[in-house]
Amino acid sequence: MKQLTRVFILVFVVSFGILYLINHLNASEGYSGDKTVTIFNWGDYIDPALIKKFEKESGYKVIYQTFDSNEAMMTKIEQGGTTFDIAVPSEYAISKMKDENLLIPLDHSKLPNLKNIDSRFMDLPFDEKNKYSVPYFWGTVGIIYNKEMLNGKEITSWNDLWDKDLKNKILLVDGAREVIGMGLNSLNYSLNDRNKAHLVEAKEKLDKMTPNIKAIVGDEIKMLIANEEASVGVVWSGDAAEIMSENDKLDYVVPKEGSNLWFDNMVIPKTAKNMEGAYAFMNFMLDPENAAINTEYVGYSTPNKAALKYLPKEISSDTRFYPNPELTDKLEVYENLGKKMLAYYNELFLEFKMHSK
Ligand code: SPD
Repeated sequence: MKQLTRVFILVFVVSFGILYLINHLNASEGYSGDKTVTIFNWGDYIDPALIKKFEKESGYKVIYQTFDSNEAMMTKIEQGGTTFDIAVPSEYAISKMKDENLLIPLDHSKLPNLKNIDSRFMDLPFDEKNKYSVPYFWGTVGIIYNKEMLNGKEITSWNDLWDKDLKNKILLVDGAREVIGMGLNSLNYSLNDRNKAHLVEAKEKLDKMTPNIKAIVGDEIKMLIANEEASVGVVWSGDAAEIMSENDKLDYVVPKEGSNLWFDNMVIPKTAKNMEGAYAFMNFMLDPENAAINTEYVGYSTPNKAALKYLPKEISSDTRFYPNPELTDKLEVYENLGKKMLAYYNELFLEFKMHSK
């Protein structure tokens, strides 16, 4: 009997020791959910100095991964096997993720800096009362163009992009909703059109633009336009703002037929392992000075009203990137069109991409 007790004690002590060792090793290598915050954000969408600042102030180590489309981000989270504590989807993706039960409701008492957000960006239809998300950046979709390379020709309409003089001069952002949306808008259809005949008509019209398309690209679009390798780009507003600050030959326009108004918000996915770390990061990014640092670095428009006073006037008063509600009210926000319809937009976009190669 004594022998058996000894064996039991030995097994208990050894197992406890192994467990302690595993835990300790994980923590020191930064794998413990308690010590790390894993962030999944768009590429080129944060000032790296802020990550360092957050790590220093909070004691957490940040693991940072990027994506280049809402679709890629959602697929990764839907598939499982990830441990993201924070993700930054756009509005229609937030609505879809919420429907698929992929998001954790937020405890606003842990986000005192939420008070800094302009009420204009709170409580929007895709996430009423901000139950699941808090604003990060916002903007429009529009056309950036090099006035000098176009010999003074002005661009005001989506339909200008079919002009024969623009042969091989246009870059498009690599986004299904943006590109199909451009076709829809040029025909005066809604960006949330669910009518398949309209969608096919838009795709066929886009096919006719292919001689003008130089490439469909991701974040490289900024470098290509800045280096004058293309004279026109269909871009998210913040990308235009970033390069225009260094090149006054460039201008940005939201076409007269209308365009997209979008919102990228921070969420805590169901995959989160470190809720306290996620709240700490969100609250840190909602701090006005941090939001201003990020805005200056990234170029996108901040929804943080209290941050505006820390920004140079030429940024905060540029109505191309801080359009007033009279303009934004006329723009359309993407809706969650449902799994099947979103897949149809993607299918048409892929066909268009093949066609334009
Ligand atoms: N550098 C990429 C920035 C991402 C901007 N998000 C745009 C969301 C459009 N729905």
